[in-house]
Amino acid sequence: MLKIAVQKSGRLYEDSMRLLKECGIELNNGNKQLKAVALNFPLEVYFLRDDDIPQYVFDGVADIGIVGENVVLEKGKEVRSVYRLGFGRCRLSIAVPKSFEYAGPLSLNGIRIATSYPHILQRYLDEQSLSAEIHEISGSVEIAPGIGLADAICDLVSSGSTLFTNGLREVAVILQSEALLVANNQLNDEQRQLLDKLLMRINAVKSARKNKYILMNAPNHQLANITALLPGMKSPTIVPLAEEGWSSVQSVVNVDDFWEVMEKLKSFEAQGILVMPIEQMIV
Ligand code: PRT
Ligand code: ZN
Repeated sequence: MLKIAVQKSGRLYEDSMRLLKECGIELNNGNKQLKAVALNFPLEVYFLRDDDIPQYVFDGVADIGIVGENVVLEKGKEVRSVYRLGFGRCRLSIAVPKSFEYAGPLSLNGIRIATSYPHILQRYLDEQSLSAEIHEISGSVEIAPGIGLADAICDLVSSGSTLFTNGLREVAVILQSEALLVANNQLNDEQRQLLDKLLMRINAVKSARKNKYILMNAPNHQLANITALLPGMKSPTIVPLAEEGWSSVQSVVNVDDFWEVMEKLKSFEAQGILVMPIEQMIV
């Protein structure tokens, strides 16, 4: 049995659950309890506060966990990052009140910075050979300058609206973060095999999200152009249509190139283009 720690509630909960579900893993109950057992995979899920996940994985109470990179780095526990999951994206930034005259990192020398990330901040200050007074607080960091507790803050930012509503300006990004799948450093063979199995499924889900299935009719004299444009997983499937001189072409296209590919396909006289989501993709 592989044990995975996920956030009990909060910003990573939904995406973590969705990922397990898309990997075909069904749980026997919701997050009302501390533990859930998967019905169709040898997996036990522990629902925890995100701050505790690195410790649990480090201790081997959980074998793997889903947690923000920011938390992993702040806690400094030796766990292995095995997959960058691409959700929970944010950045850890230093922000100052609008009135603060910021002229580069040297402006941080000697000031008071409030944060819930004292270790990551200290590391940044050391790297930049700066010295500032770190005030560790556990929440509502953004109000610290307004109440006179600090001159600046170091906090997570995603849209930037929290900073804006508190009259703060982001001046330095010190970490780009996303959710990681982390693992204990001493998994046994059996646990490692189960983790590999899970990683194979995660890869299939992630590749599927990055690609779409595409189907079209095209005149035969354009097939060479279309094949060059749509290499697909190996090469496109080409089936002749009942109408002489035409074929049906099926392939896979990366979502990042999607519109560009569409425009080119039109210029190659493709017609009746159908685009479909892919559920799993095993390459
Ligand atoms: O209860 P528990 O301890 O488990 O949860 P928590 O309250 O400590 O964490 P939670 O659920 O808020 O965040 C979990 C993880 O989500 C974080 O560790 C990050 O890895 C990631 N994440 C992504 C964020 C944000 N985006 C985010 N915007 N975590 C927090 N924020 C906060 C930020 O602290 C600030 O207060 O959102 C505010 C800023 O957001 P914007 O959009 O206004 O810029
Ligand atoms: Zn937390």
